[in-house]
Amino acid sequence: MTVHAFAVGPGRLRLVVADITTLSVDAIVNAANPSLAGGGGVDGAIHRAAGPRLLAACLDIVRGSGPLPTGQAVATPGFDLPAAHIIHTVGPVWRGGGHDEPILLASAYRQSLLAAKALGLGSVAFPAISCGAYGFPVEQAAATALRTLRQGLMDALVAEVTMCLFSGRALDVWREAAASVLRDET
Ligand code: AR6
Repeated sequence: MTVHAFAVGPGRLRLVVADITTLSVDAIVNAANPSLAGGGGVDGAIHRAAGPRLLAACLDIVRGSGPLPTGQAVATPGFDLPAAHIIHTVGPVWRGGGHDEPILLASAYRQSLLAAKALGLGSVAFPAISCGAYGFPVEQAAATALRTLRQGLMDALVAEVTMCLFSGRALDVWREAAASVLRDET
């Protein structure tokens, strides 16, 4: 597994290429939609790997609290995953950039880190939220995500964040963004 690690305040940020459902971290983040009922992309992969108890838990949450607003986050157990927890968040749909997309994307990362802190977790892995079906331009998403994650690590919300990318091409884009936002450790 390709790993690039960066020291950030008291913590660490890693860039890896992997299927997020295979990672042994305290929590993985799901790029969900407000219904929490599953879907394609990383959401579909997480529901398949976590098993049917995940859908039941998600539907319970929506029955109790309503659909999850864009930029918010909520946690469930990881069920059949190696990760003990899943933090579900909803990134923005890209609508040209004039509809608060960067603010909402930053909120999805920040609220996920706050959910991890509330559970007392040490390590969290994120997919590239909104960079697939939701169409967010990857270079801009990477810069926004990395700035938000850097702040979360500086605030010691968690000790280690992994950005889990799904292709070598995506890794190249995120490495370039990291070079300008973070300090390389390896
Ligand atoms: N592990 C890591 N990353 C993955 C994986 C995986 N197994 N599978 C895909 N990716 P997307 P979004 C990457 O579309 O843009 C769903 O239907 C993928 O290459 O999963 O936030 C939801 O239900 C891309 O870079 O999420 C929503 O309706 C990134 O994950 C909607 O899509 C995000 O792509 C959310 O769209």
